[in-house]
Amino acid sequence: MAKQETKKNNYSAENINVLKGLDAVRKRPAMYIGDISSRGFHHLINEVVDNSIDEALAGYADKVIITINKDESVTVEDNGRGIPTDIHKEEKISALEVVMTVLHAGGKFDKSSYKVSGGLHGVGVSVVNALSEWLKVEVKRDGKVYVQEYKKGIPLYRVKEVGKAKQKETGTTITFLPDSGIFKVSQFKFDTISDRMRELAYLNKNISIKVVDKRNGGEEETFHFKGGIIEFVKYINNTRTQLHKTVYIEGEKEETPVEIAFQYTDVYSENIFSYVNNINTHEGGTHLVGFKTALTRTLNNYAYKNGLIKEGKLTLTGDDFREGLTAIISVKVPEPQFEGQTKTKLGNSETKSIVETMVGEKLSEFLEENPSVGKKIIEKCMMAAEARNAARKARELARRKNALDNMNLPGKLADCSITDPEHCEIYIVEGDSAGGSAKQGRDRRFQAILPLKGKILNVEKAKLNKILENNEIKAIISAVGAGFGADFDETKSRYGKIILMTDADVDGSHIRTLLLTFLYRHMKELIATGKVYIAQPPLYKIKKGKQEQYAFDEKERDEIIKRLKTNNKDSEAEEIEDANDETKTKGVTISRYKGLGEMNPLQLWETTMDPETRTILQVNLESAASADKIFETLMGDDVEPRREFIEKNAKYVKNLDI
Ligand code: 0RA
Repeated sequence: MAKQETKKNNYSAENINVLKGLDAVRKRPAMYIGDISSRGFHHLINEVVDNSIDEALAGYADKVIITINKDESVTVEDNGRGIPTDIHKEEKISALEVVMTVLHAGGKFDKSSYKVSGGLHGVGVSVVNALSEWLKVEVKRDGKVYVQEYKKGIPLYRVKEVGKAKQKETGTTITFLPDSGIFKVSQFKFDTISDRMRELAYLNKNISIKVVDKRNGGEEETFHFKGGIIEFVKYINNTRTQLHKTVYIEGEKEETPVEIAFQYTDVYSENIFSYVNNINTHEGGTHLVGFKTALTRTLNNYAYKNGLIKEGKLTLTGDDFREGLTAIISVKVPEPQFEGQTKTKLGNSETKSIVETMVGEKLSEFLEENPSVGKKIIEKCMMAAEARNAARKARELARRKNALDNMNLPGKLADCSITDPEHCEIYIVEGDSAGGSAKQGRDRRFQAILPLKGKILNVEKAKLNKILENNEIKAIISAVGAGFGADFDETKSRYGKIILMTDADVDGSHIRTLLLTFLYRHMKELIATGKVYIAQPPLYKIKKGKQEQYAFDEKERDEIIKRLKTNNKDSEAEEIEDANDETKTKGVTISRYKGLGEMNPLQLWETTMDPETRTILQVNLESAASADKIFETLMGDDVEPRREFIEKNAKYVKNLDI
């Protein structure tokens, strides 16, 4: 015991490397976890959970529980082997302490199986420890319970034995409170966590993941999908008409497990989600290329061999074979190389042929055994080819009329004078009247305005040729000037920011969803490269005498009211319960903006368009699967899922409307 005390006191001298490591992480947290906003904050949980998932993939754990505690700390508990606690040979301290305090120590304990998860950053629990105000780890192993606690990554004492565990009971429990001096946010979002855990549970069918929220009310959800990615496809397609039973392909080649599930529906879009080591590869990569190549070739061969396509009549392209396709591709790659703008594109060249060969073999087999499914798929693809031909004709016609030519900008566009896209932005505005205010209020040097009339077409439900006939869509395509769909070239965009500005009411949020759906489906790279934004007009104007102030939410409104009222010495303190369209109390007028059109050009500029003072929300592909889900749920034919969604999310509708 005495010895331990000395060690504790000399900690800094003896562990200079550990301190240097922790210091590096705390000085530049973004280098280790991406950023210090909500994303990086939630990433701390993923980092810990990934270790539990690794235990599960190695066959030692099947249960993970994530608890958000009342004090905003989080507990991650698994029933794996437990982090080893024996004395580490080199460092001469408990292996547990090494794992928790030395950067990248996880890898030093080479587990028999390769590390497949590890998150996008894959930095290990020591980084979470370094970025936590405090952390406590508890390990059950060899019939004993061990603990160690830390402050900002520094151990408070050596690993100690605190009790007995049942002989067969093993596992690791980590509780941490993120350091508020490092992160910009301090509250975990249940939905952000459960969305990721649902995804992980779909991707890893043997694991049950429970998320518990101990804060107000208490909410919990358990995810365990015995059908794995087959159920994932079902979940995505539950609002669509499914044309056949889901096709499932599984196998392993060159230490690379591959799992694919897909199903065609009656929609016109393609929905392929690819994963490498449980990470959503938004930008695709070699695994995706391998899948697409094999799908096109196998289906084409099958169709010809069985006389489903008459020679010379109609040629089917890769796009035709993917219309209406929902697919999950999940591969585990031992040493993944991530490339691309957001490092979510798999670069390993060997993976292409691994996936391609496997899909080629197993899909051919499946089709031979399930000819009715084969027939359904080919019929759907032939319809796609016919529609594509019709669309091509419509496009040629339109081109002849110069409608889509970017030399011929839409008449309603008020363009900006600067031409360097990096400094230009376009506001896509709901309605002519708001469009008028925006045109007058803007800085015409770098701000272009495109007013839209009414609602644009729902591209989820329309064929390509119909989409291209829609005037509002044509105006957007030619204003952006970077093409459309498969021909879309984000680098040709005439603007660096595409800002959607719609009213803060139900119609406005519907129009915004339609616009986002269109951009997501046909100009996806704009979203992927962070060029799409949502304008934030104020919701309230509070006026007293000559003073006018704007509020962007209820909290701000009430603060302003309070401030204005305390300035007025005659007024009694009175709480405003709810300010409806226009309320007048004690000389303070509160009006709720219903539409952008109610603001004059100067107000619109000051509150919503001036880059110096405005707030705009960047749209991202964070979870393309759930974005897609929301679009489909809100826009699809089925009323029931939409009603369910709205009911479940009623309390978030405010956020949705932002
Ligand atoms: C290093 C080596 C082994 C397991 C782990 C780390 C491990 C880490 C975490 C983090 C959360 N849960 C975890 N579970 C396990 C291998 C252990 C062995 O060989 O017995």
